[in-house]
Formats: sequence, C-alpha cells, structure tokens
Amino acid sequence: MSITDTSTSPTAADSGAPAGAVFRADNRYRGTAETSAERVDTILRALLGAVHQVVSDHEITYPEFQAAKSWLMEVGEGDEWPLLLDVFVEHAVEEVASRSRQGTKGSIEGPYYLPGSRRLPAHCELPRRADEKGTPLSFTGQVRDVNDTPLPGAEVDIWHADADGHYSGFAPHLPEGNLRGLVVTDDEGRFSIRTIRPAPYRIPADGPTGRMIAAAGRPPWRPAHLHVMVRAEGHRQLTTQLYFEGGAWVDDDVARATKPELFLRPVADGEGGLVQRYDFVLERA
Ligand code: MBD
Ligand code: FE
Repeated sequence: MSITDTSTSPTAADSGAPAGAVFRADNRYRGTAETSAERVDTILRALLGAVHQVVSDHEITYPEFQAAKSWLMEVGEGDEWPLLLDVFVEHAVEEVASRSRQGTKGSIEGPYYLPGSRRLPAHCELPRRADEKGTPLSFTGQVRDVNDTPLPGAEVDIWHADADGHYSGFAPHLPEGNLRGLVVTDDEGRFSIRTIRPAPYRIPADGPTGRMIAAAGRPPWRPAHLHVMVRAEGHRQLTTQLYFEGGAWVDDDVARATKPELFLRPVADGEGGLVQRYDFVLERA
C-alpha cells in the first residue's frame, strides 16, 4: 500500500491499541494525583455503590456478569482503556474542570494527541500529503487573555483527522505528523493556519469499544472536529475542540463533547475553500 492510499479504514489494532501505548508513555500527569486514603475510600464506596445499584435495579444475571467480565478483559487485552474512557467518561471530568474556567470553553482531549508536533510559524500550512483530499480550510484567529490583551508567542497545538476521518499516528497508511502542528502566534497574538476540513470520526468497529457501542445500537460517530491545546506563559492551558455547525453527528456525538460555544460557521472563500476565524481566550494560571 502506498502512503497516499486512503482506501483502508484503520482497525482497532491500528488506532485504539496505539492510543494505549501513547498513554503509557505520557508523563504529563505522572505523580500529580496525590489522594488521601479518606478520599479513595469515599470514591470507591460511591463507585461500587453505583455498580451494585445497577446490578440490583436491572437484575443482572450470572451469564451477564460473566459476559461483562470477558468484555472488560478484552478492553485491556486490546489496549482500549484510553479510547473507552475518553469516549464514555472524559466529558464528565472535563465538565468538572470547566466549572472553574474563564475564557474559551474547554472540551475533551481524547486519545489521539501526540506530543512533539512540528513547530510552525504563525502563518503556515499544516503538514499534509501532496495529494491530501478535502476542502481547503483557512483557520485564523488571535490568542488573548481575559482582559483582551493579545498573547504573542502563544502555542496553538492543533491536530485533526483527514477527509476520511483518520488520524496520523493511528492509521498506518498516513505519514507521521500529517495534519498536526504546533503553531506559534505572531507579535499580535495572531495565527492563520491552512489545512483541510476534517471528516467525522468513527470508533473502530472491530474492537471492544466499537462492539459495545454496536451492541447498544448506538451510532459509533464523533462529529468532524479540530483539536487544539492553547498554551501561553503564565496562563492556564486550554484543551478544546471545534465543531462544524450543522455537520453530521453534531447533535449525536458518541463522546458527548460538543458545546454550542465551540461551533464554527466557516464561509466560502470564493475559490472552493472555506475561511473561519476563531479567537482563543486564556485565563491566568
Ligand atoms: C476521537 O477523535 C476523539 O476526539 C475522542 C474524544 C474519542 C475518540 C476519537
Ligand atoms: Fe478527535
């Protein structure tokens, strides 16, 4: 298969499982969750209490209990815990974190962030294949603080799926670093990034996460989105996602991570492409 062949869908082994390896190598949060025995006990009681209540209310049978064990073991064997937890649980954690946040709304990080993207100047094109498919998208904006002061030298670390809904690093046919970049804002805190409009993302059907979603008869889709982490010296990092108003699955995100403030409405540039301005506002750390 050539590196430009986009006809194959990544399998669970190509995408969910590498996300497990990426998580294991991630040391951003290592050693930062110091928790007292009292808090562990409180949370464990609450968590097990909720599980026991489901067993009782829904009269879970022995065959169902054993099937649940098998499925949970497969989640581990397939290295899909990061994918599963980011799809089903991260939005709730993000909502708690967002309670104390001012400025641009956050959203979940998901399992496909990769550190170490290429540093790019403020006005740039994301790395892409020579024959990258998709509608050109010019994504411009400014990074400011909550008092409207522009933030020069801020980092807009952006990553998104291609026009087939696949992420580089998690689909073997895509070149490393494709549609990923760490863009540094100019003297006025501005950036303009040329890229393409991503497609919706489908949870791989052949892994335990995809099989559970199918077993529940739910659509396995996330709406098309741009992921960003925005960082500036002395400011609280923003992790969010931007969605396309009116796009497929925006009202039915399997990961429940959309917020109305994060919807883009790109306009035609008159040359077959789209333009969108979106400004990011950071609060002080
Ligand atoms: C994604 O692309 C994503 O952003 C999340 C949160 C979960 C699975 C795939
Ligand atoms: Fe994503």
